[in-house]
Amino acid sequence: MVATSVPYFTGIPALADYAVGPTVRRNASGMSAHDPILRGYRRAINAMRALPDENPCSWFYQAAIHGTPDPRNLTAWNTCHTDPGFFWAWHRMYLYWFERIVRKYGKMYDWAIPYWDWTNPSERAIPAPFRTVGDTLFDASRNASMNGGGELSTSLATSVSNAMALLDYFNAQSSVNGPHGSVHVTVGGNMSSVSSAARDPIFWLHHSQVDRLWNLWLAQGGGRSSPVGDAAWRNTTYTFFDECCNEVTMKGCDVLRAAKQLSYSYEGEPAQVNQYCPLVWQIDPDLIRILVRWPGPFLIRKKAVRLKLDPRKVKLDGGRRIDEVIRSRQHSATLNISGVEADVQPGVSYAVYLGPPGLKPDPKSRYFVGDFGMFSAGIKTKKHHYSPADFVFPVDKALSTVRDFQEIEIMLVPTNGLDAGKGYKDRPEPRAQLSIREISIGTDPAMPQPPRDEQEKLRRQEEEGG
Ligand SMILES: [Cu+2]
Repeated sequence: MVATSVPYFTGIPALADYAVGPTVRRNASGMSAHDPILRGYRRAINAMRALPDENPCSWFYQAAIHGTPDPRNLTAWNTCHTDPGFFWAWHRMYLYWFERIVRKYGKMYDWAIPYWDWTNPSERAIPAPFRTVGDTLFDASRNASMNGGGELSTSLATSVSNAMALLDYFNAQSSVNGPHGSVHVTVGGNMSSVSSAARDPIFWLHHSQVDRLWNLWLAQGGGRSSPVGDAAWRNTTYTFFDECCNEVTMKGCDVLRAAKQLSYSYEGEPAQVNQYCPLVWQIDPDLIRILVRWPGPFLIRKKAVRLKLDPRKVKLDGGRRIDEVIRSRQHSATLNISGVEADVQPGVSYAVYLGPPGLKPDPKSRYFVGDFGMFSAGIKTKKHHYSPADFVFPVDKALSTVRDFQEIEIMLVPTNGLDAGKGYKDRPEPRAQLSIREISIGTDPAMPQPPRDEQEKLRRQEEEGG
């Protein structure tokens, strides 16, 4: 054990010096190499790298919280993604405490983690200061093409906009997780493995972007809600360290309102949605309904794989057929690729297509439903908290022109994650086989909303409490 005191997280005022607000997490693309934010970041990285590994504020320790092969397994090490349901929330907590440590060691009280918006067509290369040899922000382990200015595939933007269309929090989160993993794999080097990713300074900008997507997703409304009715999500606590290197704990309820609870917003984002954890209210944990399952295992060895599935064979509850349900338009449909595993990092991303037989791998076609990269879950070599990966893709658009439901084809195409041009490889060879436990089509219902009166009361209380 490193730290002895364990104060419960008490909100911003408790540690006011390094939690002044509001701060703005800016887009990294507009920053020159001399931007005060990047200078502060370099100062902090150098100071944190000079600390001993066992110091929770050290660069090494902070990265080890995400993952490390180091056998000492100190407090909070390897806690990333212990449950895929906490993907957004856990990383929000992780970034928040990291940001406060950087403020202290970078001697910049209003420092905020910039974001790398790789969905923006003009920002698909790693921001220039991060790929300048000799810069503290540089990481030589990355794929040479990415350090050379190679651009991520535009299909990632499509994947994210597909994910944004989903209404259920856990569906949207899994759907963002897919392209998020592709970015990890394509950047490569430290970034491609959960046990080293956070050593690369770009990691934090990548996850700032992923966190921003949570806000952007919520801001669309339409019934989108953080899972405040999910008791496990509300109450599971995770351990981090503050800027005094003391242990702190945090749970989902502490990270619902970025500006109000954590004092930050994103440059140019719409008004943040403020939700409050209800005191007792609960939603049905089986909210996401699966319409039809095709049990595997499906083994994906080749450069591209087509799976033909016959949905007409499957009768749903009430004797209806899958095609009738999809046509009824009462539901949005999702393709769920569940229980995905590989022995080692395959080193490629996968583009997923769904539609009538004879699909062509064109990410601009309506049958392209999204990308995924195997990053944290599903790689069997990962030592701690192993679980297979699940990916969710919205498929309404892909299915809208399917006339004959005799067969639906699903195609998985390995890609190297880069756009045609510098460093691009057509159909790269995966280094490992994927095994998929089950493929299913499900629905994407909006979660029930928490009781309005209580939300209003909680909001007033927070405002009156300062
Ligand atoms: Cu990540």
